[in-house]
Amino acid sequence: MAIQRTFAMLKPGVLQRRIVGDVLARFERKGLHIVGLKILTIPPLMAATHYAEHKGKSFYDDLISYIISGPVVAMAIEGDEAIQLVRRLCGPTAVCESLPGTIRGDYCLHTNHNIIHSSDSPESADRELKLFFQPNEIVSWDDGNKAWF
Ligand code: 3AN
Repeated sequence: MAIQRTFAMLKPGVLQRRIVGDVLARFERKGLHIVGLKILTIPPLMAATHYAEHKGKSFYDDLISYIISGPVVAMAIEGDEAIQLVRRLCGPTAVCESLPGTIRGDYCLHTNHNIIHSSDSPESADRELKLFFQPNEIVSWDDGNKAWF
């Protein structure tokens, strides 16, 4: 298995709902390493860069105005196969397909407010981590517990 780094982001409203800790706990309990963590309000240009692939889609304008509407929590997460694993913990994009037990399955009612983003490939993880974090804001660490996971 390959150690990967991925990007995840709790969208606006998660801080207000006081469920940041609940969501982070799911990644921690799985054994993943949170190696970067910060709160920011995304400037419009940065939002357009992040969601460039969706430009022109019916939900694009709403997506941009939502993502800049309040603070987000950006995360860099490290672990074996972290990209796919974090996606699976989040659940599918469409909330009616997100099973209970996944983050979206447990906390979301509407797809356009599906509370969390995570990178879908090594290329997007690399691009998104660089967009949201300076190199010195990511800290790898080892707790010596690897054998127990
Ligand atoms: P994911 O976040 O699961 O990778 P993407 O990248 O296809 O999904 O979509 C980015 C975001 O755009 C989603 N998280 C969701 O907020 C919004 N979105 C995607 N598809 C739809 C849709 N059909 N209707 C409304 N919003 C959507």
